[in-house]
Amino acid sequence: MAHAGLYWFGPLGRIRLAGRPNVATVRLTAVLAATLFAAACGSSGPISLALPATSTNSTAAVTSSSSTAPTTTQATTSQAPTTTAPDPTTTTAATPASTPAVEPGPPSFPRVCRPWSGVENRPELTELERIALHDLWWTSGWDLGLGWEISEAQPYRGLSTDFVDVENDPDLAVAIERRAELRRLNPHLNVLVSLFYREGEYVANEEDHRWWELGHFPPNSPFWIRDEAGMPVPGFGEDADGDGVIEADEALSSLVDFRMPEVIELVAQRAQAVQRTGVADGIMLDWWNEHGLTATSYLDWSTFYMTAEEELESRLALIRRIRELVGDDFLILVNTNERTAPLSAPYANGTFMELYKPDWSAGYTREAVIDIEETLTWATEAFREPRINCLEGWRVVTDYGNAAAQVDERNSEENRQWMRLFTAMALTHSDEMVVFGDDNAEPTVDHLHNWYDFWDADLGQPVGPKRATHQGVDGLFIREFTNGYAVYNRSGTEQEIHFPDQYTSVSAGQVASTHLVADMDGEIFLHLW
Ligand SMILES: [Ca+2]
Repeated sequence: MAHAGLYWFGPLGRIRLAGRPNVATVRLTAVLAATLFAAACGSSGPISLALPATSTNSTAAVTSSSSTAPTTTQATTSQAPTTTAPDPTTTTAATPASTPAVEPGPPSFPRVCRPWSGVENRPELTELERIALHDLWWTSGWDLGLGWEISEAQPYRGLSTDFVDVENDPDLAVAIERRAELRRLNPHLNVLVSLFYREGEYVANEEDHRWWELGHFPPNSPFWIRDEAGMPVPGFGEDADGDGVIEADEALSSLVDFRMPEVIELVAQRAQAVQRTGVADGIMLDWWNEHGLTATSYLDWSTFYMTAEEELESRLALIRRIRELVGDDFLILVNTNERTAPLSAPYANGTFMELYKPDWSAGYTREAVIDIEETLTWATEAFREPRINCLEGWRVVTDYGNAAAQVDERNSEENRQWMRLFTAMALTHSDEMVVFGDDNAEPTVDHLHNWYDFWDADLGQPVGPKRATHQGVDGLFIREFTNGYAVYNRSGTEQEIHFPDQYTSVSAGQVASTHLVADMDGEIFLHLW
C-alpha cells in the first residue's frame, strides 16, 4: 500500500496567535559567558571576543558550565564527558530528577525524526536500520508490519477497528518481530501510526476492483463530504505526471466529515486499536489546524465545507476522546505546520512542524524563519510530556520531478546549509527533533530525505538554556551541550565565534578556537576531549 501521508497545507494565510506565551529573549547567561566571550562590534564586522572583566585572558582553565547550573561544573581537564554530565532536564524542570542510571540514558542530540518516508542515501543499510537512525518514526502501519483487518464481508479499512499483520495474522507476528528488531537497533525510537480523520481513499467503481482494493469507506457512505453536484471532494493529491499542477485524476483521497460523532468515535476506536497492538507508542493526526480551514478541495481551495468553529470543535472533540481512551502514556502527535495549537496542546505530546513554503525552487524567507522559531519556542514548552516535536524543513528543488537527481540535490551546498540551519534551530530552540527533506511539491512521495553526517555528531545533552542570544546579537543563538555547542545564525551577517579552546566544526571538519558561521546557517562544534 502506498504510504499514506498527507501533509501539507494550503494557501491560507498564516494566522498568528495573540495569546502566545511570553518568550522573552533569554539574555546571555553565565553558562555561555563562562566559555564563549563575544561582543558584537557592529552589524558588519566579526564578533570580537573578550573575556569578561573578571576573567583573565587565559583560556586555560575555563569551565564549560556555570553557576546557573550548579550541578554541571565540568573542568576542562579533558575528562570523559560523561562523568560530570549535567542533568539534561534542567531546562524543562518537568522530568523529576531522574533516578540515577536509567536504562540506556537519553539519546544524544541532534535527534532526528522520520515522517512516514525514509532515507534514500544509505543503500548499504537495511530498511529497519535506516528507520532506526531516527528517534521518532510514524507510518501508516504497513511498514511496521500492520494492516487494518478487512474481509470480503467488511472490506473497508476505514471501518476497521482492529489490526492483523501484513501476512494476515491476527497475532501480529510480523509486526512484533519488526518492532523488536527496531528496539534492538535503537531503544530510544518511538513509533507512531498515522490515522486518517479528515480524508480517506475514495473508490467509486467497486465492480472494477477486488474486495481488498476498495476505499476507506463505501462510496455511498454518509461519512464522505460531497460537493453541490453530489461528488466527493478531493482532500489530497500528488502531481503524478509532473506537469506542475495537481489535476482531478491525481487526487489520492477525499474529504471525510469529521464533524460527525460517528466519525469521531470511529477514529478514537482506531487509535485504541493501535495501542492494543503493543507495537506502537502512539498515533499521529495530520492537518491539525486550530486557526484556519482545511475542509476544502485540495485542487483549488475555493469552497469550504465546514466553518472554522466546526473544524476546531470537531478536532478538539476527537483528540479529547482519543486521550480518554488511550490514557496518559500513549503518544499523540499532531501536524500543525508552522502554527501553534494551544487548545490541543494539553492533549498532545507534540507537533509535526511541517514547514510549508510557497516556492519549491526557493528556500524560506528570513521572516518565515523567525516565525518558525516563535512557534517552535511555543511548542517546546506547550505540549504534554514526553514531548516529541518534529521540525521539518524542506529543501530547494532545482530539477523538479527528476527522482533520480533527488539524493544529489539534497546534498547541494545550498540544501546542506538549510539542513544545518534547521538542525541548529532545533538544537538552540527546543529539546526535540528535526528532519530536512523534500518539498512536498515534488511528485515523489513526500518526506523522503537523506541522512546527513551532520546528524551523527554526538553533542550529548543540553546544558544551556534554549533560545539564548549571544551578547545581545539579534539572531545569533548559541547553546551549550555536554560535548560542545550548537550555533544558529540568522543575524544578517557572518559571525566569527571565538572559543576558549579548540573545537571541531562538524560540517567543515576544522579544528580551531575561532570559527566563522555564515548568515542563515548553523553549525555544531564538538569539544576535543
Ligand atoms: Ca499533474
